[in-house]
Amino acid sequence: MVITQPMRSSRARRLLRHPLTLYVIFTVLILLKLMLLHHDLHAYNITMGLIDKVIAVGSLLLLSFWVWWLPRRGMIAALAILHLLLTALIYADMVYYRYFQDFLTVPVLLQARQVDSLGDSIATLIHAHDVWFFADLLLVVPFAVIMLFGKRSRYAEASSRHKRLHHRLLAGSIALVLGLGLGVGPIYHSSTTWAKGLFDNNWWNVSMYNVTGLLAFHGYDVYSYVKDNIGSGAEADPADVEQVQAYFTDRQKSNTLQNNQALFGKYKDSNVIIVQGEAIMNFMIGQRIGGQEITPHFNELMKESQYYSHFYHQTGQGRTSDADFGANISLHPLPSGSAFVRYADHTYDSLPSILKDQGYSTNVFHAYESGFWNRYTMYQNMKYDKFYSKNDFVEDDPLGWSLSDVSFFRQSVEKMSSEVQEPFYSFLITLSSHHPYASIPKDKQQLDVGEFQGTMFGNYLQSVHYVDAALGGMVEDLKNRGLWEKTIFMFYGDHDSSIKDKPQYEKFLGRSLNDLDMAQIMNEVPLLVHLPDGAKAGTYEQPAGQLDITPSVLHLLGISDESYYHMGSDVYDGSERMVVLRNRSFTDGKVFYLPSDDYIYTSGSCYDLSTHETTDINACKAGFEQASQHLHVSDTLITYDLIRKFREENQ
Ligand code: GP9
Ligand code: MN
Repeated sequence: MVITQPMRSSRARRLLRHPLTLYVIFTVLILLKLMLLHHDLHAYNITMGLIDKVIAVGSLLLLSFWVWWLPRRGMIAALAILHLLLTALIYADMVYYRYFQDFLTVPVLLQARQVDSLGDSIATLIHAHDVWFFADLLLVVPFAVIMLFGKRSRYAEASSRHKRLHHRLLAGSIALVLGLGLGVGPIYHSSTTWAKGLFDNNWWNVSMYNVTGLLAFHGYDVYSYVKDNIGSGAEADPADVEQVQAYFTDRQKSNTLQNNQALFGKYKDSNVIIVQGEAIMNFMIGQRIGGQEITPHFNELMKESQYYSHFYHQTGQGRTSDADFGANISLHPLPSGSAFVRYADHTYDSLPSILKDQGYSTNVFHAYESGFWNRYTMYQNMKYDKFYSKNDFVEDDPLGWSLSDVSFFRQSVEKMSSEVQEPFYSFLITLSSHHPYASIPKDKQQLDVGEFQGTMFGNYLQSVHYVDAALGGMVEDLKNRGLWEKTIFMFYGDHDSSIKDKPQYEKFLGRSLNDLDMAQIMNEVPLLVHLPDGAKAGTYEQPAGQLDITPSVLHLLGISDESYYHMGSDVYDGSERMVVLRNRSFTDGKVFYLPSDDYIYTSGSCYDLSTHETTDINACKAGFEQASQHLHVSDTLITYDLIRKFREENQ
């Protein structure tokens, strides 16, 4: 048969108007936009491989399978609207990422301040070549209009209603099943193999994106938000709320009874600098290797400072962000995930917010991507004036993940003395001693780690030695700038090194270690407090923990802690205290309870700290109940945003 020209063109037109063609065009164009976005991210170590493209197509099918179940014009309109919405979403993510190295999330959108803060920079974030991102709209929009309002196609006329309905139902179902297989399948596989735990503890949206791709990332974000904030997940049990209220009423009463006021307000209006050291543990403080001190600068500082020799990190899965949360908010980090990520929009009585109300300039310094651990969002909520992140530092001495701690300290102190008004609160988070501790270049390795050479443990000691020198340099710098005598200076470690190999510690310490020793090694980090006049120097053995930092700083500055929702102890008020760890371990300085993995109280061990041996399990019973209550009160308060609710009720 000879095909004439008009016949050929009408067949082409029919093909172009066929619902499957439209659907494929939609899928391909959005996939291309996702690839364009990925290219634009320049994300370190993250590629968009074949599987990622398969996931992207699967996610698109899941987002759009239902359009098949609409009447023909409805399908075209729905596809066009989806196309425009997805284009807007992907582009918004692209622009947001250029600034924050992060993706938009529901809490970010609800907390408009963060998007607003793009303000002046927005112009610099929109690039001329972005027009290519929208180029398809020149065809898509007119095409959709013609299809919607033009003459009905032959396809529509030719097919019977019944047959079309049948086809549409079938096509939609196929799209749904394919979407599940291509989208959910590979994500499920990753999250149960190499990315295990990702959905229990999303530490960075970019890591989540690496596994799920952009669309599924947004899907998961909406799901998490709804789960945490709407429906049964959003309301606390009234009995729990009562328990929280009773806890804080009691706490306020005991606060007013505090007996030691000697230091209360003695350092009013002093600057406060708190340095949180990455993975700095306590076991090697004051120790030597081959005669060489591991932390010579810290040891020197100890002579004119308070050193807390049983100070505990109280972190959970949120690691660095949990330490920050505990220290600056004085509530327990969550049992799963990071509060920075999960509840960045909830109300807290953060140290920077309290100090800001007192007229302090409040700044946080960390030379890494601002979106990591959702810091950018959380720090706005904590009322820091400014978050100096990676983009604010000159990368003049790269080391490990970003900048060396030496340069980080130098640049941070420089900013403190030139850009920041006094009195100030500066919170600094170091990074050079991050796992796996292999970043210190040869020419900066100053410690002979002897038999540990070439092991991760040896590299860890080397990194700590490096950070210690950086700390020494910072203190020198503060002295030279005349800031040291006007500043309360604190240094503490965020969490353990993740090196759990007992024989290494035994070799290093030269003695055998029992379970209690190991628990203390893994949970103790050093705390050093230098008061402006060097007062009260010495070693303090009573246990303390990260949650105690905020109430203690407030004591020194003469700010009453009474009306705040804090759960830490004030180490200066002379009262007895108990330190509760996230895993339900606790110590009061007399006993130390180690829970077992089955979480049954009697399966755990109760240690007598005077003998370092286990004792009758009942000796820990009352403390255990109190510790469990502490954690429950904290979790309820945070999860249900009760600080906000209590304050609203009292207005
Ligand atoms: C990165 C740093 C590391 O910003 O906080 O976090 P960690 O892996 O230790 O939680
Ligand atoms: Mn850390």
